[in-house]
Amino acid sequence: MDKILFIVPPNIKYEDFVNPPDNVKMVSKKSGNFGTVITDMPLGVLSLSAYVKKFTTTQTRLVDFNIVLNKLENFGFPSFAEFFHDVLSAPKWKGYAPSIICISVLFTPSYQNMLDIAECCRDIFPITVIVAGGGVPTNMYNEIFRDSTCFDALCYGEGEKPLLGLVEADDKLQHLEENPLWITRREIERGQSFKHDFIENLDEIPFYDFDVVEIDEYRLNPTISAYPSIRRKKHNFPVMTSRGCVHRCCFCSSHTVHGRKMRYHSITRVREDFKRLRDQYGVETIIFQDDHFMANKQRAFEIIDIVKELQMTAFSQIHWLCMLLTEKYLRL
Ligand code: B12
Repeated sequence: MDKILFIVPPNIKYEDFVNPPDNVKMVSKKSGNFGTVITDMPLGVLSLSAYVKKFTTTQTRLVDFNIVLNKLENFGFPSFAEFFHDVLSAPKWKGYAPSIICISVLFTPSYQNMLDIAECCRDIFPITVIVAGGGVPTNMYNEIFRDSTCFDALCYGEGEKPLLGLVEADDKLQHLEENPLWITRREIERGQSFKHDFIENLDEIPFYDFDVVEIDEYRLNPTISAYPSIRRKKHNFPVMTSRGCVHRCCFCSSHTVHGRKMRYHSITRVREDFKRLRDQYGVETIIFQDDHFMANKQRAFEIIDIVKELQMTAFSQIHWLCMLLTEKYLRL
């Protein structure tokens, strides 16, 4: 049975954390002022974990360094590399002895952190398969293999099917070399091209695996305080009811991971998930993270009706139009 350790690097550079410039929000700790870390739930990890567990008996755990940093009352490490080493060499993680380490990297400021975490993991877990995925590895694989020798492979785009393939493979390193959903140094040298393997019907992904996160720790999310209309700030959960976006905005890299075609969860499934979030996790506010929630307006209105029917409220951090519409229809 495989044991996966997911790792989310800090979404902030070390310099900006210890010495926040004027344009970076600050938090106060006992040992001084530090840059704010954003502690949003890593939906990609929750989805990957749910998907591999649907088909296999894999165990999964998570270290989200944003949460670890946010909780610390003091921070005195001379570099993030030393901080990562300190956390990951704890008996808890050595004892877990992961067979696969999955680093999830969405934000470019995490680039150096991702490299440092991989190096640290290679040192602590020398025979573990180390892979990374998310927007940064999908787009920067040449740079990553230039700057590090610690990754066995990088995932190209959405990771549910590639990760399941890796878990099911007997010879994992050979599987990584032979599969176009995974990027390896040798494949790049051979000039091989890589491809996406999207899940067309998102309902194939089970209810996200919230067991892998300490939910209360995410309730401290400093971002949410920026949204004055959310009254009970600790009772919100992010959701993604669709993937993909048809637009070609020059500033957005989302399509490189999720593609330009819209894919959806069914309305029935959205209702089931929201109800479960409300009943099982006490969620009152749904935060839509969809890239293009309004792609199908009829569907969007049906979803807003579900939110209303379940006596919940909703919000979007992503799309201003969605936000306005949601506020208009729900009278937030
Ligand atoms: C939700 C979201 C946020 C949330 C936080 C998300 C989080 N968990 O931390 C909030 C609203 C706070 C946010 C803020 C910002 N965001 Co944002 N955000 C998104 C958004 C819309 C969705 C991310 C998500 O949850 N996706 C859903 C899950 C299911 O997909 P996923 O995480 O990509 O995971 C899948 C794959 O990537 C892959 N995968 C991921 N990890 C791994 C690991 C392994 C091992 C494997 C095999 C596979 C794998 O498999 C997963 C499942 O399919 C993305 C766009 C997008 N659609 O991805 C932008 C995006 C990530 N954000 C972006 C940006 C620019 C920002 C901001 C800088 C905006 C701003 N100016 O303030 C801030 C910075 C936040 C920070 N951390 O400092 C950019 C990142 C660009 C970049 N190169 O850095 C994106 C790509 C959008 C864009 N415009 O291009 N964001």
